Amino acid sequence: MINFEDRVGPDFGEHNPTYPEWNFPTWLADAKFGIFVHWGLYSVPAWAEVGDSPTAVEDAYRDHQYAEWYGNTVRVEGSSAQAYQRATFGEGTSYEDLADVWTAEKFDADDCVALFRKAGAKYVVPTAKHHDGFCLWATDTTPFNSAVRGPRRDLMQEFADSSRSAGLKFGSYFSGALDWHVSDFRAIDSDADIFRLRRNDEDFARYSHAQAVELIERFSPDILWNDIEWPDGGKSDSEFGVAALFREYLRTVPEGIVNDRWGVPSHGYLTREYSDIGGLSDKNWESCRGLGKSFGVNQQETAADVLSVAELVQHLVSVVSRNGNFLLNIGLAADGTIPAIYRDRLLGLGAWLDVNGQAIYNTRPWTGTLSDQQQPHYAVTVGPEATYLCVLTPDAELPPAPLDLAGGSWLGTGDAAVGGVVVPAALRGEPIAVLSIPHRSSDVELP
Ligand code: FUL
Repeated sequence: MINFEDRVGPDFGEHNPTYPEWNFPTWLADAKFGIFVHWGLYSVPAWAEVGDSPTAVEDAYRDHQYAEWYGNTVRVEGSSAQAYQRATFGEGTSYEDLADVWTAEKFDADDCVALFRKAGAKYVVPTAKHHDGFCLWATDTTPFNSAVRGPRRDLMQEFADSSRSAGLKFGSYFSGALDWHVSDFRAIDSDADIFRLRRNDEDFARYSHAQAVELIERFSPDILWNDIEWPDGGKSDSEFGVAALFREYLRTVPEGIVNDRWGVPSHGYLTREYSDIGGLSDKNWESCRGLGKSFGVNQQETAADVLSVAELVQHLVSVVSRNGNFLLNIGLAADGTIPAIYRDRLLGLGAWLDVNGQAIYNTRPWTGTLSDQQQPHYAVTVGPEATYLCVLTPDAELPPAPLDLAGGSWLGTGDAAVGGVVVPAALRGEPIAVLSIPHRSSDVELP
């Protein structure tokens, strides 16, 4: 897995522009849970190998299990994606030809966003442009976009409007330094190639800059989520450089925030993709992953490859209790619908949050320590009015709690906490049971 945090790009001794200080916005610290949407030409084949491991194996580009990488995988000689492409779309049909096959005919942004909201999400981050270079908004920079080809709709505009009218924040994912459409293409088949084969010239930096400025001006994204860094040709203090872009962004969206994947020494917050940050992080971070093993929808995945509702809840609680947010990816089908299995998981997570959401939203991490014995069973969060003891294993025999439980009651049943941690029968079998312990006036540690 690439560690974006440690990469700052070349030549910083020579020209290191001044970057703004980022303030992690309170709305995002409170929101905790967002939906990432990967959707594009790759949703037409919706095809990738499914590996055993939940994360992409380093350098496994021939069998890349991210379906959104299909545009690269088909170019790896002898890959099974290449054979699939020929068999399905015919000899001579290129990946980019899929721009005229993709129609998104059933897409209704309001319906999609309503489901995300029901799942408990507070923000939505769709892919404005992934590595294939196909833009999902009516950009003036290239005709390779969804308003001119395929769906003939400004999909980002639709997502932005629906998200905001549903009261959700809206961010945009943008593949800053990897754009196969405007690159002399050679298939990437190692992690090192991602950085070696991408374009870094100034013209490309201007192109990325112009596209990102359009996104800022048209959609005022609450989060500017960049990927695979910024072209090195735009890391100097030029008018099309990252620093200038950040200034432009903050002028337009004063509360705006960026992630850590710009390849410059300026991070709004840290990201982890199918990987963990370790213990409690003093920096804000965001865990992203698909429900299955891919971000783009993959028709080869089965229910066994997709997280269960219980696993989703456990991941959310684990991340939130360690100062993180969870950006759960949903890959849309080519027609714009949400696959039934994803829908089921989203509704299950939403049902758990309906009862237990106060242990998640608006909380801050608890700074106490759990013993080795307590660790597998408990996570703790601190809300404005109560501390929440999340019991990760409601069915197990539980060790003594790390907190004084006086005055506590169980969310969902209202049962008072009596004599140690005894999960009410009605909550056994739940993914996680939560005991709410109101702050006493002597408690001062409020978020
Ligand atoms: C990665 C990309 O290469 C994946 O396709 C996906 O977009 C993920 C969120 O970021 O670096």
